[in-house]
Amino acid sequence: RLCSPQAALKTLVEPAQGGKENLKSHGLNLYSALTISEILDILSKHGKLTDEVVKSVQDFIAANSVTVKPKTAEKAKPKRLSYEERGALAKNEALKRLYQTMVEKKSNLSVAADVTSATELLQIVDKVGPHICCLKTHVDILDTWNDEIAASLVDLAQKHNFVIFEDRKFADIGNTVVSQYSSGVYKISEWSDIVNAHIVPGPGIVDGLKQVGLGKKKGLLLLAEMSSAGTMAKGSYTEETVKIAEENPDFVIGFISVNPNSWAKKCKDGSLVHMTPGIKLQRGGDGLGQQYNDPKSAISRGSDILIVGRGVYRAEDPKLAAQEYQKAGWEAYLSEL
Ligand code: S5P
Repeated sequence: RLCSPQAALKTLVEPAQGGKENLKSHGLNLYSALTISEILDILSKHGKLTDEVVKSVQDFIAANSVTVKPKTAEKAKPKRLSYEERGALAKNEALKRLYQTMVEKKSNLSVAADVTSATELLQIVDKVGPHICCLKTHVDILDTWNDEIAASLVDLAQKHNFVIFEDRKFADIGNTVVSQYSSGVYKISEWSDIVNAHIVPGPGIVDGLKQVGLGKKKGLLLLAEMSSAGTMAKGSYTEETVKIAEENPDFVIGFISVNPNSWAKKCKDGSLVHMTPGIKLQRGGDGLGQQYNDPKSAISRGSDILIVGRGVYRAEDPKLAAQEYQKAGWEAYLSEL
């Protein structure tokens, strides 16, 4: 039925030039009875085409073939840097140590041991210690505090290999935070590796904390976002934390954040860590403004470290719960690489 070679070529050249892929992107599968090369073979075998024409058609197809990417194809997600790679970029000792601990222990879990009894705190920390990269404390909620308790906490950090983050949320002028960080009953700078601060007062708060912490190889997290309902830490406030962090790469190690993928792309320093509170395997709230997200979706939103409080210390078996959160967090991280 292919009486005219020209007509046959005219019909079949179209699909050969990426037409098949083009149709596929619209959900249509094209099945060719014959390919253009087969047609050329047959026609030239029967003397219907000269070698010259065959060659010119082949050249034409080669020159005009295009690979059409399906319109519906998803853009490949950019690869996320591993904790090892982030650690290699880190400019701060405490941050390097944190990433190293995460890799060694295969843990991106930070337990917030918010119990009010110092004795209970030490007991829980000894149980969950093997599963965490970081212990988060609120020293001012404890019933008692002294140098021995501080020393016991540091011993546990060495025994189980984790860093200590005192969640002090400094929020005063530079001169005042110098004393709050180094002095008073708690002497926070002596036993904690990491502290955090609000940027409400402006960059002077970082200068003050840095004066105390930098020489002691400590690190500072800025509260870029909060997990509580109605938080005012959003938009331009959050963006300001990025600016202050990048101005202090020797001391600021990262952020308290909730949805960093939505704003942290503006941050050029790839080493900065994102620690996320408000994490529970069962989503929901606590009736006092806390909003919970599950480990997998927190990690997929750009979080690096999951902060879990009641999900662990209120569990029937805190050790088992910590193990569960460690597994969930690490698997979520691996799936992002
Ligand atoms: O935005 C925040 C910031 C922090 S550091 N939301 C928070 O909940 N936190 C802290 O994380 C909070 O102070 C508490 O220690 C922990 C969350 O505890 P959970 O019991 O709700 O898991």
